[in-house]
Amino acid sequence: MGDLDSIILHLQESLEMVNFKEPNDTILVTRPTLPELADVLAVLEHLWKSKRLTNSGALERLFEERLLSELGVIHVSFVTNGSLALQIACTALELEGQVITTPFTFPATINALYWNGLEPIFCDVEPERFTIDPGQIEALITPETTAILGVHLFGNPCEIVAIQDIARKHKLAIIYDSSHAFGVCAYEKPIAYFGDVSAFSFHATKLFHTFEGGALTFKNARQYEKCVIMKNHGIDSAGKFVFPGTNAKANEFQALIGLLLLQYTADEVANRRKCTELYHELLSDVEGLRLINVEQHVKHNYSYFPIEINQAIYKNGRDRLAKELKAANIQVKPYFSYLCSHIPLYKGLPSANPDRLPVAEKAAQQVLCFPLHSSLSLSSVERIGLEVKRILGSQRRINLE
Ligand code: T4K
Repeated sequence: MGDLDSIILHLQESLEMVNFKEPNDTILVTRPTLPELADVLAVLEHLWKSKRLTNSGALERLFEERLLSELGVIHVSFVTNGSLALQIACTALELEGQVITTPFTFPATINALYWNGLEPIFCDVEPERFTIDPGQIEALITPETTAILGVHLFGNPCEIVAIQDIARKHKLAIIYDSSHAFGVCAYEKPIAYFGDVSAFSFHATKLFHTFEGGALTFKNARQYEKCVIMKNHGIDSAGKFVFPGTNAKANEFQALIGLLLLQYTADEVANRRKCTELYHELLSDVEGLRLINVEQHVKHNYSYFPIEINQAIYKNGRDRLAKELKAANIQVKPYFSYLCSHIPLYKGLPSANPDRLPVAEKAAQQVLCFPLHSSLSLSSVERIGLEVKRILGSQRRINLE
């Protein structure tokens, strides 16, 4: 058997192993939607012939064009992943000093500050949707502050009007980590309309994905141009090295997947919405379990289904629920059980003091994300609802005994 044949056989075996890892009836927290393989193969054939794989190929340019209308912006740049999108956002805005941000996020948000030599100043989150609490931002502003970095967590927009007012008053830039907010609108405007820069993640676990990938949107042409140079090693369109850059270019295969998947986004959101509505029907009256409602001015994308378990009613309730659901073959994820203010490098900062972040600390113990994706059936949602009620019911009885 030739080397190639044995590699293919090995790959087939490994992929089957991965599939076998999850029992057939496990309900996973997320599943990527994929385009029809025949459509991928049809475009791949052209890609193979062209041999143009990266560095601003035809698919990337077309995808960026489509993203402009999808995201309702005037400048967009497709990049390797959401983490690099955030890092480049800070560089393009030429931030210095301190940035006020949320501790209740994925570490990529805060890592972007580290790689730009910026100090995070942690601000507590508000208790309804766990986005940065604008009521606490002003007290954290110092002469060193240059920006506010908010996260539209789980697809729920930050309090954008209040943040905008503070930023204007204190001449601060605004970056939004919009990794969870593809397709979201607020006050009838696309989410990227708000702030100076929005950074999106197109990771496989996201509502819209390109396997790995991300995008940056800008209002300001100079900042956008800086981003384009930055993602291409610091080389400008004339081929000159203008400043130290990085390689954050996405490739043609990623663009291909993105172009095809854009056709599926409306159905993706609609299916997730149906599951979300059923979750609400089934779980809204469970004592000590809080569901998050969509605000009136928001058109949501239903990217996640987070719930909050009241620890005062269920001791260690979130983790016990997650464990018991796992035993019932239901995968849930505690996004995020670890605050970024707990990161060893930052935990000594005055703003990382848990006493100053009570809502975020509580959220890290109480929030759990339930399965939500387009291939989730309504009968699976029903099964999850029943299991959750059964588990919390028995926890409640034990607590009362
Ligand atoms: N900002 C925020 C607010 C973010 O949430 C993230 C990423 C970023 C920035 C950075 O964006 P990127 O640089 O990643 O583009 C996931 C993702 O890896 C991460 O992208 C995401 N946030 C974070 C919240 O979650 P895990 O560790 O939960 O994923 P994983 O591999 O355990 O997957 C969960 C389940 O999904 C699997 O059990 C099965 C299913 N799955 C997953 C993958 C990757 C599939 O069916 N197929 C797949 O290919 O981290």
